[in-house]
Amino acid sequence: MNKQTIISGILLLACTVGPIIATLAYESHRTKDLTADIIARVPENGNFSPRLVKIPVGEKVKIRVRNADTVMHGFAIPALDIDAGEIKAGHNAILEFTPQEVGTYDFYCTTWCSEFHLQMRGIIEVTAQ
Ligand SMILES: [Cu+2]
Repeated sequence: MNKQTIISGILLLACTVGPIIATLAYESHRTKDLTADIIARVPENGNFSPRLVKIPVGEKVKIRVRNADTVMHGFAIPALDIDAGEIKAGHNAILEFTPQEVGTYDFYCTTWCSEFHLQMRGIIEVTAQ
């Protein structure tokens, strides 16, 4: 094996494995310290899971909403003025905020996703520490 072949092999390996490692490292960093992880599916296939999320008042929270479906979903907590917008199939959204008041807040899917779309909802319960 000559030097040129070895260098080509190393470059090929770096170009194929490098982006995979970089993607995994980025995703690992992005999802570090999650307060809650919500999976979104159409209601007939599981709905939001979990549908009740408890978070502490006055602390910064980080919630990931993962669209594990084949259709677009959305995510909003209107009373807290939070809207992730549309989340494409297979994608996710990270929401970071600090809830200021104890209470119970509804969250919804904001994108028409199935005939049962209006059932696609859950509750964020902000609790005293
Ligand atoms: Cu929906």
